[in-house]
Amino acid sequence: MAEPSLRERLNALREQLHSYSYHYYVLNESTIPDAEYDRLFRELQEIEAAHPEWQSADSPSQRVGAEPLAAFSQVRHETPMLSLDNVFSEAELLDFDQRIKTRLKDSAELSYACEPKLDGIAVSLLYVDGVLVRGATRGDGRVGEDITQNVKTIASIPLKLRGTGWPEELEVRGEIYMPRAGFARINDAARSSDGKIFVNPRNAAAGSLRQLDSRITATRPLEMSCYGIALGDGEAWFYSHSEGLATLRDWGFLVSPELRVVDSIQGCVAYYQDLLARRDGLAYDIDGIVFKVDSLALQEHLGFVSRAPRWAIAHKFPAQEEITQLRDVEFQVGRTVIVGLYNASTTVYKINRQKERVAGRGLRRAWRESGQFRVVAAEVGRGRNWLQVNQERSPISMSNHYWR
Ligand code: 9MJ
Repeated sequence: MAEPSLRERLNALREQLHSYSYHYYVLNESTIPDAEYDRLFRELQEIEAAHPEWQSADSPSQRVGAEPLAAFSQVRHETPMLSLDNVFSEAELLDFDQRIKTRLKDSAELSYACEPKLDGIAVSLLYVDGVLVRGATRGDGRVGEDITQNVKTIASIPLKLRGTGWPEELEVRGEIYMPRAGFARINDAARSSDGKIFVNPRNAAAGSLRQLDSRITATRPLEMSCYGIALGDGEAWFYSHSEGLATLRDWGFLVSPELRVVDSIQGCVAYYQDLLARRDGLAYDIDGIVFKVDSLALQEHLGFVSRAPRWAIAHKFPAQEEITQLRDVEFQVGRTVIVGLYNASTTVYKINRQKERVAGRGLRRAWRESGQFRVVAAEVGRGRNWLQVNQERSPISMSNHYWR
């Protein structure tokens, strides 16, 4: 057999590397050892360095970031990026369902797609002829910022669509977020190098996407979960929202594995209870559940009100960070380096072994450093005069504290 030409080798490497990262970052399957991936990646970079004329916008080498930008340019969303109305109780959720049935003049039960509500940054991705050409933030819903260089560094975002049958122009929407484990890792690294510590995974994701230097974004463990499609040509490609998301999976996007379709609002209630109970065990932060009428024909019929669709609702979870009255603070160190912080309302705040996640109210983060505890307290106060317990990263001694 004839030796493949260097150009053919380059194409094969690109295909292989795209496929490996799709399996790894989207399907969560490791198909080759990391060392082998790195070797193939270096080979790709060497060929591209020797032949800059062969460089291509959808090459896996684009994942490492590009020269810093002077500023982000603005992007006008052709279809506005909507926000969601919220409900905070089961009764309000049932009212939402009733409003829809009334508007549809049909009391038959509705099928809903149920999705976790990721607490991240809403982003739009534009593909032309199957190639990612633009990534943009939501901004005010009409105009956002062009963050193309930054989204290209996120391994679960396809630079090139997989499979077949995609339209010439495809816009995909979803949430970019930082999984908890990645958040703990970068904060640990920042602590040992005196770098910037992020308050929570959402801030870390926002800060990482706001970088003008995409080489920095490339070092941040970001993911994108897709939950919507806006098609350029306006044709009816799918009958249902869930069918659209299943197709996005085939085209190489990460879609929440928690996505379910239920056949009535009672199914939504059960889904909410189930995910609320499993919330702390998830790999990422969620702040509620999104329910969407699954039929696209009914979605179209229902339309929008101001900036939010009538066919979707976010059922928010009870807040995890709340304002509390602080009277007394005490740290307790257990053998497993689980730290409890007690206050007058006897709430026990716990942090995990990575000293990151805090359950309970009022405290954002605590960790041990050089024999001292460092604490970031959020909105901890007494009465109406909110008292900043301490500045970010300022030391707090292990003795009891009492604020009058
Ligand atoms: C989040 N944040 O997870 C939507 N979202 O749909 C999901 N947000 C959304 N859907 C329409 N799962 C507008 C926003």
